Amino acid sequence: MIFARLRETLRKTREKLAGGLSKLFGLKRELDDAFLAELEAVLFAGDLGTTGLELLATLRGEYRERKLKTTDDVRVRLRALLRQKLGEPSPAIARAASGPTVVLVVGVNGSGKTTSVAKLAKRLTLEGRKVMVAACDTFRAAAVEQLATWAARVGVPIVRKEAGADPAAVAFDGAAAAVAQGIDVLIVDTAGRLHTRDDLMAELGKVRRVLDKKIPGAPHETLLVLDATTGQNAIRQAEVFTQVVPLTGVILAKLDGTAKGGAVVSIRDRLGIPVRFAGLGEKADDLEPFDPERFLDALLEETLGGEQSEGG
Ligand SMILES: Nc1nc2c(ncn2[C@@H]2O[C@H](COP(=O)(O)OP(=O)(O)OP(=O)(O)O)[C@@H](O)[C@H]2O)c(=O)[nH]1
Ligand SMILES: [Mg+2]
Repeated sequence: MIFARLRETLRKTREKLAGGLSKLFGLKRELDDAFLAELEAVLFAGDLGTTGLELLATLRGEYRERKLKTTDDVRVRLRALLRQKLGEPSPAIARAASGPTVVLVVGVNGSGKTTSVAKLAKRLTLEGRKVMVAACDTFRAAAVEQLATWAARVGVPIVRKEAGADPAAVAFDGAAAAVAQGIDVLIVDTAGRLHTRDDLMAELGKVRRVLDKKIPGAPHETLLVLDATTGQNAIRQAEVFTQVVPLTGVILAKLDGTAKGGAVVSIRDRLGIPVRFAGLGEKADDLEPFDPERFLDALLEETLGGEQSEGG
């Protein structure tokens, strides 16, 4: 990941969160309750949600136990706590033991699913894997066309049917074609526009069963696409999806251009699902594997100290 670019795409979040923190930590002084209250407000404004409250509870406890005495102690401790909340760097996309690996992409409408499918297709192609996409969002003709346009642009084959077709039938055709053509990774786009949770559960359940029937063990990855600009609302969406389908990771789209990037911390913390990729723009190249250390460095820089990565 190009560090300077990550920094730039996180500019709005940086201004809000890092800006607030550097103002606070700029004046080194003895720690008191007022300082911790101000810190809480900054984290809240940075969209850390209840995770921010939890962090403050920890810091307040350690202040009372006299483990933290100065604002500088808090600075160092806060970075370590944030790092802990973000978890380990995300693993690469799974590989099936044999046959095609299937990646199912889910999420609410407009979250960035189709764009993320295209970005992932490009990334895996560049890694030398043979990729195919399946247009299982059959609700609108435009959705199929959108994926077809992306597939042509990034140079991967697409399996599609007419609008209104059964999404599971497209999934079946996709899995069959992937096996027949020796495809390494089949990426399945799905619809976000379902009326109720029951509809969603039924549709995704059927797609999953069909995939597994044709390719045992599929889908090997189920990635939830969340729109970072919705901040804490993204977490509520994610909670619904975790009840509908077992998720293996999150793609956090639209991290560029939002001041709500702090939500990343609470997504990992509240859902226990790793953020695997970050969407940093509208182009096919704008997807990066999520690296907690680099994310914190890019977001907070000197504000919170800690090991600085080399530019890359
Ligand atoms: N800035 C920015 N825009 C993005 C990113 N990812 C997606 N978008 C934009 O978000 C809009 C919706 O993206 P789609 O990929 O169509 O979202 P979707 O989830 O497939 O939408 P539906 O199929 O309608 O449910 C498009 O205008 C995309 O260009 C991102 O990482 N950054
Ligand atoms: Mg779509």
